[in-house]
Amino acid sequence: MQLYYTPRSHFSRKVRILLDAWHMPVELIDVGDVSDSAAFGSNPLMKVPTLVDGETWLIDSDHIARYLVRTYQPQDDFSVLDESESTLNIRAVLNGIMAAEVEWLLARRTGIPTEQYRRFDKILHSMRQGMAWLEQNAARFLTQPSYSGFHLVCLWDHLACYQTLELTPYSNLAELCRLLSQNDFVNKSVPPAIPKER
Ligand SMILES: N[C@@H](CCC(=O)N[C@@H](CS)C(=O)NCC(=O)O)C(=O)O
Repeated sequence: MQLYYTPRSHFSRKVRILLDAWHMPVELIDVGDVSDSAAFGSNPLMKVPTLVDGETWLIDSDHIARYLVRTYQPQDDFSVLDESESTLNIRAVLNGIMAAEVEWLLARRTGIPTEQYRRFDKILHSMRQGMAWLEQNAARFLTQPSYSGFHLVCLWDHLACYQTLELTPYSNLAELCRLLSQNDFVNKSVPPAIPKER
């Protein structure tokens, strides 16, 4: 099994945490800078993650997670297949903030002065509103390790790594992430710190 990824990709980490939790071997293939037209494991959208499992080729982190559960972990110990209204909304907000952050970061990485465009003000505003909504709804996360909790940790650690948002207003989410990060399989894929510019 191969996973095209980057070490800091929060979408890829959702899959990596599951694979590590289940002790499933995987060959990780780092595609490099995602703002370039790198090899993305044949993903026409030029995004990671992409999973290749024998003849099976799959894109989109949530689709990959569902495939892994259905194929290898039908007991679904982390509620990947949960489609309750509450979980779907949590997932949509988490994915929405993550996607907004990618847009903002890649715009800046490729030389767009984001502070000059109202579009990026809205992107940042949607991220802050999404975080506030998650904070208010933190009780909806299961207390035991779950895919939604892993998803939150992926978002949280990525925001912290890139210092995209001030995280101090979100103490309920911080506590959830602190608890989940006590698991080795969660900790193993923490995004590497960004080297300081000299
Ligand atoms: N919906 C996709 C989103 C994947 C995604 O946006 N990945 C980012 C890296 S974390 C990426 O490769 N972005 C490249 C780009 O947008 O050009 C998923 O869940 O896998």
